Amino acid sequence: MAKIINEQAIPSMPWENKPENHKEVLWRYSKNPIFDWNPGPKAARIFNSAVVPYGDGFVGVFRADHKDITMHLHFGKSKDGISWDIEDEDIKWVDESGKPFQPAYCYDPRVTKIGDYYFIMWCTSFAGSPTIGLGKTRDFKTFTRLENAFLPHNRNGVLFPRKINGNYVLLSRPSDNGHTPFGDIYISESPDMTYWGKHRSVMKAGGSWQALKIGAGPIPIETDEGWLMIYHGVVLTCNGYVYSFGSALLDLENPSKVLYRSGQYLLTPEAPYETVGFVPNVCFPCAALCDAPTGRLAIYYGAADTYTGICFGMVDDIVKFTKDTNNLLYGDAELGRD
Ligand code: BMA
Repeated sequence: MAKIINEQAIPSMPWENKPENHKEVLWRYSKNPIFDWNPGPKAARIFNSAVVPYGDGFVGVFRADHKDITMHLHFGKSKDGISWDIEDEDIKWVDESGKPFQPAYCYDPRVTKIGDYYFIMWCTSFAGSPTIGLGKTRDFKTFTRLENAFLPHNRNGVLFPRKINGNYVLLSRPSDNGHTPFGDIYISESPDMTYWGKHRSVMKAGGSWQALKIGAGPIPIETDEGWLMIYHGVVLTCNGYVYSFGSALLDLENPSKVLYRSGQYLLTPEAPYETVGFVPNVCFPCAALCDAPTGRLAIYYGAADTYTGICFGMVDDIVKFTKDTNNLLYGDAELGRD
């Protein structure tokens, strides 16, 4: 079995056993979606959101698109990770001196715990254009916004759960201002979470389900086979974009080197709540809970930019799938420096 490193036991995380005769690596929660249309007085749709264990339950930073079609982050808590109490109002950010520091828009959050802090990354408005917003909290009461990691345009910032070779490490997907028709995964380092550099290319879009663009999803999971990175991949069809997700294993000490990359998707829009909604045909993962002793994984994903779904799998099976369907593209296995 792939050994999971530095992850905690989460015996109370959402879980259902694999249905009998189910042939795929992942299986959907039988009561998906966990949020339907109009889940709050302001929120029309909650999707593409981050969940972490906290206290004796779970907390989340949720992407809530409001009824005027603007993008916001709301805080929520839950005992079981399925039934959520989500605040009606946006998370209120302050800067490091305690003054209000609210982004004009924010979406697709991820949350990484390092030490006592929970670091939050999201796609933020910076002078009107998208880039990687960063913030931190210890208690999910005070949310301190830090300097934006990069210049526009960038999205899908995902922070590793520990320093590597002495630095914080952040995945991102440089892009453009719109519904980006391209995009590869890059990685950057920082000694202090303010100054980012030593940029490297990780993976290029290409190959069938991930031909148009790719972006990192949940926080990578450290295993003795490499960092397990779940990521979304997009293909352009005659009916528009289709967002699926797959997996890759990155080198533990040099994560810009891809060891294996899934040539097939793990999950693609099939269920009605994935194929029909505000933006049809989108499965977009932003968080995963991993119970290290058992290897159980619960992946939270946005469905059709409308709903939130959960799917389950075993880390070991995903590692095996990644290797069995491996399809590295040119440059993936390199350090990505040139
Ligand atoms: C991407 C992001 C996601 C969204 C997806 C499909 O560019 O904006 O938030 O889920 O498009 O609309």
